[in-house]
Amino acid sequence: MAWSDFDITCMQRALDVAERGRGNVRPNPLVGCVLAKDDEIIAEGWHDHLGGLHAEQMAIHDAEDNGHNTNGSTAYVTLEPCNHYGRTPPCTEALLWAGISEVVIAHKDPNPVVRGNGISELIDAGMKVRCGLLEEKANLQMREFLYWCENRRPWVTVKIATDKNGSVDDLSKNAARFTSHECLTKVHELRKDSDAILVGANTIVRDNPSLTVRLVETDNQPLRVIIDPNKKIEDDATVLTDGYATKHLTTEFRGLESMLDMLGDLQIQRLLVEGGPITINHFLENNLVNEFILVRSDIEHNDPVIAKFNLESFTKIKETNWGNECVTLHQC
Ligand code: AOF
Ligand code: ZN
Repeated sequence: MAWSDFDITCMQRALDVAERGRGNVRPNPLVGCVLAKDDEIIAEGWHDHLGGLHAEQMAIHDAEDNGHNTNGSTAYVTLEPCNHYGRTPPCTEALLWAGISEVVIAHKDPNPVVRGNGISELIDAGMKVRCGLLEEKANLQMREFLYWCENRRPWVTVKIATDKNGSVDDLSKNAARFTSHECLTKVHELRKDSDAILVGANTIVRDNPSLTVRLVETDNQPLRVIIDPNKKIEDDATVLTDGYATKHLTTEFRGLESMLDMLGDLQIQRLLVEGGPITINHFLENNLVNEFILVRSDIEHNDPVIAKFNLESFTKIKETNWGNECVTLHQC
């Protein structure tokens, strides 16, 4: 398929505006839409929050609000338009009513209720449809949604912070916070983009963390998941008393795989595993980690606890900085 520079510009814009829904649309994917006419972008829309308009419908409203006639325009959508009545009416109908003459799609929708039906409905109605523009970028943007549609389990991201030498804790306890404020903000962004955050009981006993999103704005807090088969955590632990949702897995815990199936059934698409090292290594030993984020500070612990993580089956795909910390991203 030959794409013009203008086609690419429009789809890139659709991908960019889709980002505005990040953290607020799960279990739906991020979706963006741009309407263009006579080589000019006339409107844009995105799926902003769960229950809100779908991207196509927001773009059509945007055109109307700005006095543009959508008749004969081209819609660039990052996901195949839906043709089902869900939380909103079908986008295929909205596009037809708006008199759109061509739809360009980045990625097909694997949702069993859509899966090609949106495209065939548009074609049957006489619309010109082209697929696959910037498909890889759309795939990356919707990664956890696509993974969950295929596997009915969450995409598992591990995040671990260490000192300069790979120590995960300072037993002397008089060490200053070993992550910078900018780094903590990044961690909260990562939490915001996760549907659930998991730690082992030892982390709760030792740190009594709240595991909430606080440094960035959010509409909803991720579910906290605590693995505690030996019932080690106290009844007054923050995660059990602060009013936000927690799954405290005690005697019902039957292993990581069935837990991931259970979380998948709860529509958890991205699970962030935040520690500690024993829990993380259980995930690694069972090949259940999709992505590993290593945050390395340049300070040194006084009384270090060195932890080893076997990342042999992972490839380092990115190196960056979060504030003072050096961050490497490894994928399976
Ligand atoms: C689109 N445009 O912007 C989005 C789509 O129950 P609903 O109404 O929230 O529909 C959710 C499903 O619709 C979701 O799982 C995915 O298949 C599709 N999402 N489709 O045409 C959009 N967000
Ligand atoms: Zn839709």
